[in-house]
Amino acid sequence: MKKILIIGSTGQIGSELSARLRSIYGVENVVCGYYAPPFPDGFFEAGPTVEIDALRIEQIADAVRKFQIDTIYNLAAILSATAEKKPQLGWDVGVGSLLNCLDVARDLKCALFTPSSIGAFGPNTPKDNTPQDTIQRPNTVYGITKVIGELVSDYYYDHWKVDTRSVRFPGIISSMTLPGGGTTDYAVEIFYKAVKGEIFECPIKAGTFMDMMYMPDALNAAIQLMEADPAKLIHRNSFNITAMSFDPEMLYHAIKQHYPDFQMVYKIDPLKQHIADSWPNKLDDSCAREEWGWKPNYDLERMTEDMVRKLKMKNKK
Ligand code: AKB
Repeated sequence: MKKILIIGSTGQIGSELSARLRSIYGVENVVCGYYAPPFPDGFFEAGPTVEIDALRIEQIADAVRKFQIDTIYNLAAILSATAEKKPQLGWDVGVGSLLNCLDVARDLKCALFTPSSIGAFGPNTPKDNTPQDTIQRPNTVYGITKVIGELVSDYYYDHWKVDTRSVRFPGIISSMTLPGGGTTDYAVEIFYKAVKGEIFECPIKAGTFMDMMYMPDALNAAIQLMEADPAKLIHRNSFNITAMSFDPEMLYHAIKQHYPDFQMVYKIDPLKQHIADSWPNKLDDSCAREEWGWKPNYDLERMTEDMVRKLKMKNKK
């Protein structure tokens, strides 16, 4: 049975990934690394936890030794818009924490999952059906750290056979923990406004298409890739994956099927718009499909229905 350490387990992905991994591998075999509050309800009671600042390599190494970890999910992240505002923090967390995880993974023989992003592409990348292997010249701090992450992870695999694997996540939509500081966050925030009956001010222009994915598919992707037969992996860092591509109008109309009176107005955030304009409209994820069987379950309609149902329940509590 795997022994897993999640770094950044209280964030948007980490909070749901930890529960999913525990349901598969057993509570005792999944250790939740945390850095700072807020902690989800019951966080410390749900299973083993350990305080980890991903910028301190000895804390990662100590946790790996103490819990006899063989697989690390490094989810420590500063998302795209925040990294533009706080570039030093963006570099430190984006590159520093990954280098620490790579060194620990090499020295203590762990497999390592690291998320890359659609942010690893830039304005010169083909926008439609963006190929797996293509131009990657991002013009954001976040994007540059993602490209460095992909290259350096492949380097550790090539030179030291560290089992590094990664996906380029699109915007992730989820009902449990809010993202923060991302360009795609609007696609989560809009649901909270709709369910509360409030007007949504959309920071991204109509006609701006980006890849998106519902959280259950994002969790499947990470776990399925880490379980994939290494002999079948031609690529490693990092795989294009997507589940849907929409612009704000399409999402608004999907939500209006559930809330006909819902209103959205545009209040463009120039920074987020600039970042979104540099990202692809829709990725080609055929390599992930061929090499490890990637296949999403949620399209725009199914995701919207489930988000509305879950947030309605959350609102009632
Ligand atoms: C962001 O918007 O920064 C992230 C991402 C797509 O990587 N959600």
